[in-house]
Amino acid sequence: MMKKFDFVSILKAFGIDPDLSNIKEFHRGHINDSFILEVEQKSYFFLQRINHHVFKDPEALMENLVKVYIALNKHYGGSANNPFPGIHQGENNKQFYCDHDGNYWRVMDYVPDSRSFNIAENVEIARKGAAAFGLFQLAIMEEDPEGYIPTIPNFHHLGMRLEQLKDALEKDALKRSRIAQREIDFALERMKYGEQLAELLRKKIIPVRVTHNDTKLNNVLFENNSIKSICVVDLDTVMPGTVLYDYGDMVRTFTSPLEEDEPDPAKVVFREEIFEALTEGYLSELGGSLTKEEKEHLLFGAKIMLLMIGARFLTDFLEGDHYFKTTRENHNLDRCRNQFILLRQLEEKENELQEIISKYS
Ligand code: GN1
Ligand code: MG
Repeated sequence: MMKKFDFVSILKAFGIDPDLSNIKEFHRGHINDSFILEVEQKSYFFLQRINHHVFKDPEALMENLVKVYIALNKHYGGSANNPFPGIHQGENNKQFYCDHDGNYWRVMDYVPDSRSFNIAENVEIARKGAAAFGLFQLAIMEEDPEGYIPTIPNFHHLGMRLEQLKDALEKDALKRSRIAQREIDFALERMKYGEQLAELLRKKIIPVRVTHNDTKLNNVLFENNSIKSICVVDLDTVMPGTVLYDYGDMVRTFTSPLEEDEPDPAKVVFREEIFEALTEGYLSELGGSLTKEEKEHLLFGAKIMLLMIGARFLTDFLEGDHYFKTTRENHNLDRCRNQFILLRQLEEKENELQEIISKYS
């Protein structure tokens, strides 16, 4: 077993015998630490350390998670039919355990015979992946946003994210701005998107709903041997949001033929056929439940998410990579550049893309 954490106490807290367990690190996401836990060579669980520097109130996060699981149970008519991973109880009837070093841990069911994709290799994956997020949204449509705590306050506040970029730029603590000038200019030229989003929310043109808020393609679990989705995962950011964010983050992560951190920007291309497939998949499940205004602003959702995540990567690059996990020099700058290339290409074919959305609305 790995030595970095006190896994013996952690497992005991969840009533699992450490002597009969085997733990393997599982590389997923930029924020939490994940592990596959094998017990007695026959049962598998998903063990995670919640990054409490990012999620500053892990107990509130777990409350949200339990709430959404209950809503899913209701939707599926009981836990036996609910495909989403169950949450295990630890000591004191809590769904988390805080270790001696202040790390928060949780144990969830491991979804067997499943896989995820970093890249939408074909239209079928895009259609089914987006439909899975549409189904998830449908299942939690009746949830009251007031009942969910923002696990990261202002998570998708684009105006604030752009201000944070400006701050990082002003400080330029590591003198990195000179190699990111093009990306900095690109983001600052689009400050107006932040104001437009704020206005849509202020005037209540777009409703606040409980949404997923991290709809990356690799957050969809598919069956191992088919392109059938099982469920969506990574529910840490399920909180008040808008469907613009969820649709936008799908466009961001599905349309590129490359990994999010592809180092060669010349290869990045916005794939229109994938855009169409994901739009069709999402709206086939959810279209009938959205307002006219939501559907009309989906493409704007894609623009703000590409800009926002790109700006967050860029800010982290300027500040010294303390938020997103990195494994090489300029990693966050590469990630940012790819988002902005996609955004530029999207802006160039805005009319065609809008027509595609209208076709499925
Ligand atoms: C982070 O850790 P992961 O991959 O689920 C981030 C998302 C970004 C994403 C970019 C809590 O998600 O907002 O879109 O990286 N999550 C958080 O890949 O910041
Ligand atoms: Mg996530």
